[in-house]
Amino acid sequence: MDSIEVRQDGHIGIITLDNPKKLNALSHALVTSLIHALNQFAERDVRVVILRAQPGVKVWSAGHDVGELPEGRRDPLGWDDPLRNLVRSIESHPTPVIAMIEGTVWGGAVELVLACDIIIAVPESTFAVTPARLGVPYNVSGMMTFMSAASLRIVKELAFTAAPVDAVRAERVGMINHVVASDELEAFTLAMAATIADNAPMSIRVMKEQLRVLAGAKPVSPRGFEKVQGLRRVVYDSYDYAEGIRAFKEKRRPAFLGR
Ligand code: KFV
Repeated sequence: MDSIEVRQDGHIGIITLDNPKKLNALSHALVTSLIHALNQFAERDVRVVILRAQPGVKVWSAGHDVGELPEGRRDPLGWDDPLRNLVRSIESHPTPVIAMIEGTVWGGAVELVLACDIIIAVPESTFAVTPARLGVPYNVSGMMTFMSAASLRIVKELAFTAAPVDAVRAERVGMINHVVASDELEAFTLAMAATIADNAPMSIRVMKEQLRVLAGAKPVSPRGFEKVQGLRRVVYDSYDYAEGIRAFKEKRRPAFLGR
């Protein structure tokens, strides 16, 4: 399949990101393949999914494909954006999804990983939440993914600095489940997947759905939501947003003006 490898080992489904030339950026094509693979697993006797990259990669995923972000005057992370569709597919997938991480994880790929149910990473892996490096106003449900994964203080630090946090700290602050040496990563992850696959799938499915509903039960008034959307619009209509995207494509540092 395009940009990914898919296989099934008993009740365990394994999806491997496999587009090294584009550093597994979450392009429309890659996301479409991923969602298709998840949908196929949902129709088979798969009880747990592992989402991983090829062994030894330097970059697990470079995040949203910046070449596919609008250059301005359009919501870069609207309802139908590939990343948004992918996050929803993982959250509503009937089985647990385990993210197995080697390498660096960037921007929207950090959200993708945090949307997974369990995260296992090697100590050298890092996570950087980078919208502020590009001038992107992150969207509301995306911010919720971060808030469900870490304390407000940690989310603020990650979002405001855009600096990578390593797996050891990420585990300490509760963002990820386990840090495991790279030569044990696969065996550790498969063992956990096997434990999950031995348990009752219907029970797990309904607990996952309950936790999704409960974690998302944050009331926002129509006025509050419209206010945030209006503020986001000012950002994606701004000079800085266009500059951030342009600078990325021109491989230079952006010069932000704050307007
Ligand atoms: N989208 C599209 N192309 C990308 C990309 C991305 N996110 N990241 C890297 N590339 C391209 C890059 O332009 C280059 O293309 C190739 O992948 C290798 O990247 O045509 P080219 O020149 O071969 P390099 O040369 O930059 O690789 P390297 O020196 O090893 O650095 C790796 C890394 C990951 C540190 C660097 O590529 C990087 O900083 N990438 C951007 C990471 C990032 O900020 N991602 C967030 C994207 S925005 C996002 O996810 C969201 C939702 N948001 O709100 O901000």
